Amino acid sequence: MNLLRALPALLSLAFAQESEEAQGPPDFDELMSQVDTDKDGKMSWSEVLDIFEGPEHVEQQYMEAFAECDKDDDLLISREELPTFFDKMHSILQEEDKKMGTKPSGKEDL
Ligand SMILES: [Ca+2]
Ligand SMILES: [Ca+2]
Repeated sequence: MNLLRALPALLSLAFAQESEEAQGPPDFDELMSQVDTDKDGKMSWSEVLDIFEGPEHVEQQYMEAFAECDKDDDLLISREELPTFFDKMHSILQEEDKKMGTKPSGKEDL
């Protein structure tokens, strides 16, 4: 399915290290460098959108998560804010997975 095509890859990137090292944190530095295309050290919403592909209601949830995690209201997710943001995105993704099932391909009801 096309839902969140790129994000699962990024999430698995972030969480891969976690499984290798039992106590190790996800590699958020690597993740940030992949998403942060203008290299200002922070994620803008448009940078998140660049890697996001999915239905509008999911985009809406992500946007809310983005705003919620942006504690200093600079409209950017900093390295410090990133773990919370990804935690939320991960939860949203898991919820969506549950709703969608694990169809290998095909369109969801839009
Ligand atoms: Ca940036
Ligand atoms: Ca911020």
